[in-house]
Amino acid sequence: MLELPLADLLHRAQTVHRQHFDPNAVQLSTLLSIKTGGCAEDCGYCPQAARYHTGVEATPLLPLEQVLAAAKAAQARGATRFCMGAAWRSPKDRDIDQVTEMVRAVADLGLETCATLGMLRDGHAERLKDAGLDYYNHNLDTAPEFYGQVITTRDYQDRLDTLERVRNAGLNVCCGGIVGMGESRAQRAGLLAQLANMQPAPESVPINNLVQVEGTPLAGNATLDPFEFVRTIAAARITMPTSFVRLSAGREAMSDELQALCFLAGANSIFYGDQLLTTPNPQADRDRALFDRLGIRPLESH
Ligand code: SAM
Ligand code: DTB
Ligand code: SF4
Repeated sequence: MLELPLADLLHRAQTVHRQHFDPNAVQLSTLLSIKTGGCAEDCGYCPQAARYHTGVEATPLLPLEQVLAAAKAAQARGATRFCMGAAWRSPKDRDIDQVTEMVRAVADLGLETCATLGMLRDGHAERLKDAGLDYYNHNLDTAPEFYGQVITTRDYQDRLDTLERVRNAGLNVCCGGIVGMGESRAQRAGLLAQLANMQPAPESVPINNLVQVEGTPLAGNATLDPFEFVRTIAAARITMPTSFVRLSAGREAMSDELQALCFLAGANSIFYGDQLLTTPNPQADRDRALFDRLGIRPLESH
């Protein structure tokens, strides 16, 4: 599918998109890094891995008030989902105690909640669900065949196990990956096949374009042809027709025209707010202006 002429691929994606979604509505999620840096894992793309010298300083878990203030600000800007990210390999019971408090407080504001905390152990997903968590983000990142070239400190099956725990706890699954890491087109297709074959497919599928951060092993490689990125979005849309496909990391470096092509290809969610976890994201003003020019509305909470 990824090799179709671009016009044919976009037409298929648009057709599928319109069968399941309002093509002019895009969901807005805001990210907050609640615990930054110092991570024990070796993910080759990640500025938060302790072993790479990227200038990201390790900081402890943020206090509840600070998280709540950021959530209120996100809500005031128009975000409907608030996603809390922590640079953990796997949270400890004590970490879960604190994060569940945050989830409760954010959910009480009327925001949808999402957390991404690494691998979950027995009972963690259930506790998060009880606290009011709506989504758990845990990415497959890439195809199984390429995975070993990017991460060695946990394997593909570990990820699938966490995803199963999340699903069994009744949480919505947010699961996607990263492109632009030197993978082949067939490997991009392989990632999408893994995602689409999950039963059921993830409700939310973030497609990240690698943000190259100096000091990480993947910095300095050739960047992905932007049309290949658009093709990946279109194929995600076609293979996961009822999922939200999120145009995720990498938007800061994209032109307005490239982002518009991604929306045409079926992307219907973005990270909104001037910061991802440790790297910049487009300013909210720039996104609002782009939406106005394209006739896109932010999706209301549902
Ligand atoms: N530590 C937890 C984990 O790995 O599951 C949660 C946070 S982790 C930063 C969440 C996701 O961010 C990763 O799985 C990866 O897909 C994405 N990510 C991290 N660094 C990135 C980068 N430089 N460019 C694009 N995506 C990135
Ligand atoms: C996802 O798929 N992308 C987000 C979110 N899930 C947690 C993270 C992107 C991180 C980009 C690099 C950074 O800002 O540190
Ligand atoms: Fe740690 Fe997550 Fe970064 Fe991997 S992606 S190094 S697990 S913060």
